[in-house]
Amino acid sequence: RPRVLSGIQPTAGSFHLGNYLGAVRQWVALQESHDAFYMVVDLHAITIPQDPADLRANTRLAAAQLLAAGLDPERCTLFVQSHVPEHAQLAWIMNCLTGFGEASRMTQFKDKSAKQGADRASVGLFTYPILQVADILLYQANEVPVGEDQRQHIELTRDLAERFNGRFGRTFTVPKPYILKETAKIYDLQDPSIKMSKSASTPKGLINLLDEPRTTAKKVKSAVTDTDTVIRFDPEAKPGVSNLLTIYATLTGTTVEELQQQYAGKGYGALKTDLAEVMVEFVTPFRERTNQYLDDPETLDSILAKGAEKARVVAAETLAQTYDRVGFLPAK
Ligand code: AQP
Repeated sequence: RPRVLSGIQPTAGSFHLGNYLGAVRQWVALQESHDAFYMVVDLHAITIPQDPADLRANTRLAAAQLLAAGLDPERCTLFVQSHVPEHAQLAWIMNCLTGFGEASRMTQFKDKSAKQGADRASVGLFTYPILQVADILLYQANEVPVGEDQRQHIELTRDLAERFNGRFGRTFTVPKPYILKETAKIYDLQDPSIKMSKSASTPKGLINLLDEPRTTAKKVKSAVTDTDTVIRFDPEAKPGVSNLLTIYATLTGTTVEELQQQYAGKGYGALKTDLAEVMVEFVTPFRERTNQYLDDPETLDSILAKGAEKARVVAAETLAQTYDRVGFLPAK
């Protein structure tokens, strides 16, 4: 079976709809066909300041949400990044292989550091993509299911894998991004010109999966559309409506074309009311399942411990081979 690897940050508490539709939904599907490794990336989270107690709680919360979304520890390997020390170890080697200019071109760093003030951003935030390279290469992943915003980081991973292989002999699988066109970028409900995101979206533009279902319904009903009245998928001319159609089609397993027919002659109000109901039907059981996992932290921690044990077998093998190729003297 081909292998996939992906990760999600434990920073915000609740996942948002962009995280789910852009990434986590694919993770659930891929565990059936692939040897799947998924992790909560707490090492990435500390690239911006975190309160220790919150970080611990959010790490469990992220794992609980992944299980609630449908990850099955019998079908995939689910773990916490810091439980597998090889990530940081391989990241160092990858840091030494990356050019400063090359790292400087990463647009996510530019965006995130601009928000914090360039001088205040940590060196960890700067090298974030290189840790991501190590995450992926450690598992010899063939594909990496992510949203569009991560494409540049997967390109960097490919470049570094090829560079290492070229210099030291074939060691790493060169991975491909796995990005579904339809849901690659879910947009902010209030400003459909920007992606839905924890840091850039306003509360009304961001659907948190653990919000009160009533709040979610309200946000959908007040989504920004346009002054036209026709329900048509046209991301250029009608970004707000198109975003709602994408969300609706994906959550219900229909197509945008079918929805266009279904809503021919109807107004935006009808579309929003129905989508609000679809959202409520989705988030209500999701919240319940998440809370069930959180109510039993022992079970949750033991799932994560088993996951880390499985992950380490693969990670340790890759790291040992990498150390050898680089020329580190074996420890006696
Ligand atoms: N709007 C989105 N549409 C599609 N996919 C998205 N992803 C994030 N936003 C969208 C994908 O979610 C996965 C996890 O991303 P992350 O760990 O970077 O999560 P995050 O930092 O919580 O996501 P944000 O909101 O994008 O954070 P900020 O505001 O910090 O930039 C990834 O696969 C990502 O592509």
